[in-house]
Amino acid sequence: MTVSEQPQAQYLKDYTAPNFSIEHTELTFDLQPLNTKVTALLTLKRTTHENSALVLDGIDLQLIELEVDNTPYSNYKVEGEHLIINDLPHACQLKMVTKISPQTNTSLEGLYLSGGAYCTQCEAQGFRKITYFMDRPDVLSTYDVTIIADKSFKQLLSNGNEIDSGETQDGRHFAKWQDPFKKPSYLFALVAGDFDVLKDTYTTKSGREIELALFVDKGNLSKTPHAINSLKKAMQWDEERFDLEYDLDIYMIVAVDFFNMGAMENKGLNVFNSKCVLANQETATDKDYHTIESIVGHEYFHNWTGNRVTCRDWFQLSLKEGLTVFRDQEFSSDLGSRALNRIDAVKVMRTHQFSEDAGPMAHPIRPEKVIEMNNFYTVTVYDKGAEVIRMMHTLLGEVNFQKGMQLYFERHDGQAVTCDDFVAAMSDASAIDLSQFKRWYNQSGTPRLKAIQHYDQEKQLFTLTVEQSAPLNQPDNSNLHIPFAIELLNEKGESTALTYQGEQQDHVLNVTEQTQTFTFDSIESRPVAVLLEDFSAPCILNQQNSEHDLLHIMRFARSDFSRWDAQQQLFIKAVKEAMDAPEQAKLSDNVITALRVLVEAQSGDLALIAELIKLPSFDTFAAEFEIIQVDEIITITTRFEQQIATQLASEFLSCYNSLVDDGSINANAVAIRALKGMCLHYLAKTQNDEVSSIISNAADSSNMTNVLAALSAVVKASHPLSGSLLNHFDSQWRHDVLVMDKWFALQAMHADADAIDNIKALYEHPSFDFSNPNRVRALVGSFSHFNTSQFHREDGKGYELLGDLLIKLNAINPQNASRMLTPFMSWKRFDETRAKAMKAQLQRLANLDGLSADLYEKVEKALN
Ligand code: B3K
Ligand code: ZN
Repeated sequence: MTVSEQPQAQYLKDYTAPNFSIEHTELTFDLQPLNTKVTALLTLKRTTHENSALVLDGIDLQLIELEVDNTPYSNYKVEGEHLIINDLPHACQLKMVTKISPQTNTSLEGLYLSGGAYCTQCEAQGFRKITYFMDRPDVLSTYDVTIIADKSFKQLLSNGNEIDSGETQDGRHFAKWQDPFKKPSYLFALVAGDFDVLKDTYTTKSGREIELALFVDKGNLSKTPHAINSLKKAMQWDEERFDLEYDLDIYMIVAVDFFNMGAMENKGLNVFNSKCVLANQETATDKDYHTIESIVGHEYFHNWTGNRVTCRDWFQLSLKEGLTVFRDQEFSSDLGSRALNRIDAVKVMRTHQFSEDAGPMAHPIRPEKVIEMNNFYTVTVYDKGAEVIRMMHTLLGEVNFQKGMQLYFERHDGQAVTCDDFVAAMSDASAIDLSQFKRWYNQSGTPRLKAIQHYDQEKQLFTLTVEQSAPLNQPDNSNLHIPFAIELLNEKGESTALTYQGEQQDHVLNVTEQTQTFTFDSIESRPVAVLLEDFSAPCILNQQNSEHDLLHIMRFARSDFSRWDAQQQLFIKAVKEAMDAPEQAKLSDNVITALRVLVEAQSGDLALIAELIKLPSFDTFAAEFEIIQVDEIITITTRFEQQIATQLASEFLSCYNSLVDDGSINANAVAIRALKGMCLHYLAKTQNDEVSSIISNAADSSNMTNVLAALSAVVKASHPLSGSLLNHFDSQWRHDVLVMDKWFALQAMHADADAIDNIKALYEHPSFDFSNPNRVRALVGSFSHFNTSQFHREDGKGYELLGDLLIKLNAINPQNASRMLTPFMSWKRFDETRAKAMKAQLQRLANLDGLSADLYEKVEKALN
């Protein structure tokens, strides 16, 4: 690639307002697989006085006709990905006819065919693959859309309300849709297909009846009730917690098989990856049920945070995504277990986000420089973005936070705005100064905190000194405003009142300086401090707790999250201490006893117990080391798991046998299945006839959570039953690709030496398809993320498998390729042999002809 051909970066600092507005947009689609005609009629108005050219974006379009005010117009040129039109009047109607080819569009961006149905994906910049447009989020327009297609496409859908439909003269049919709300092009959607539909209604709190419709592939109606119930719960929750009501008269969700992400919040017409919609007890796990509810909620919540108020430019993506993730997390927490939702969120932060933030793709939640926008739908923008919103919630409290939200909507409804506008609304509504806090939007990297405790028995004083250090390469004076929540436990495990000189102290400390000391008096004995309670800020906390203190926190902290966190620290401490002699690694009697107590108790929150007895993931341990010691971590954790399995075998057995799963999806049954699943996980490591028969029974269950618990237990334990159980599953589920994804993921987990050949053979399996992102992620994504020993083989064969795949995907679907590349981004953190082998794969990509912008941006950053 020569320098001039290299994809160019865009900078936040270069933002300028648009020179035209598009007051209204009329689109007509004449759908044909290879030759779809798109007619666009734009009502334009200049927004500045100068006679500047109108520059429209367009990719892979064939321009057929161009008229201004009903007259052919030739004062334009097509330059690369732009259509430049000169000397337009102050106000005019621009008509353009273009042709596109949905069938050959494998990028799954723009208009494409998914299993026979037409559908669109426009965020971030896919609309330009449909027609020439000012494809930027600050150009808001109303839309009228006419869709013409063969009658075999029974449903013709777009945003808003259907205002007309009928037959065309040539025996096809049409539908016309009107969206009264102004929206940016990224929220446009069109779907045409022959679906089964589940219809329902929802009455809003002001008494309006909303029509709900869920469109799925023929034969899938039995898998739709959970998604529609989730939608109704989300609608009600948003009214209750945020006082936000739905605005259109109809809300549609379409499930498609070929989709790059989970789902898309297009106004009034969400398009979903079918795996985030379809579920029944036989085909979906409890985790799938939870994910579906959360994603249905997430897309629904975007209607206000994203659609009614949208982003000025794509650098502000976290404005809608961080906020909407915060909202969906709160939704899940209000409806289910707050502690488990917090645990899930923090796992994502500590493993994926911290590692992104420490690697070559590190960026602030509001990035300043972007080559390919699709590369910035990241755990940083989404999940760290949500943590930043959560910290504001902690600092302001629920009441003030809600006032801030109200003010934000009052000021900005119908506008495209920035993260600064959001923070200003929060600050103005609460009268809390957030100027230092705003640095969270500009800094990348994970801040580190050090906590030094001191107890003075004589004076009964406890002091806590907190030091913050900015992540590398940050500007000077970059101290952050960090809400640091604490709890002090006495010897009996009771929470101690926080007072100083007779005054009650807040349990959330405002850390704003580099070093700050907080003092508490009337503390009768040395307290055990629970620090960064509930993960009150997305930081790495360095604390050298003793095993005694961690066990104390695990037993007594008021925050279930912090109990879990202490248990994680116990395991991490044990792994670190075993690093010098991995072959002798052994958990202490105290830790084993604590685990035994948990398994024996079988009371309280069983789902939490399941989390407490689970060893952290490889990634969690890896995050603790500058250079990741792959072999040592695997050896030590394998020994720990075997030790737990052996020493607590009878406890796991009796726990498994005494818990009765009634097969329902209520929280209690879900918790029981979670704990039984963990029991099976350990039991499978102690091979005997009783265990084998338990496993066979579970694998034969009509509940997918139980089936998968059994299969994953045998695969991870290399249990002799795994071959036959997997074969049985394949023959039972070959007709259902979504279920087969679970099978592909299990196949990818085999830690045997022939794992790579096995995966290559599975590329030929009738259910596998390189152009379907779900299949690729199930098989190769699971391999590269979870099959640690085989992916990180010293001979580099695991890396080569991924490298080969990326070369193939680069040509089919660059967005998916770019996401699959992630494991290579941290190559520098591995030992020399592995780092070299990973780097070689990155170099192979760098030298590839036709490397997509998506891969180019990441490969280039990784290598330099
Ligand atoms: N907004 C979409 C993501 C679009 C990704 C584009 N590459 C889904 C969501 O976050 O709700
Ligand atoms: Zn979102």
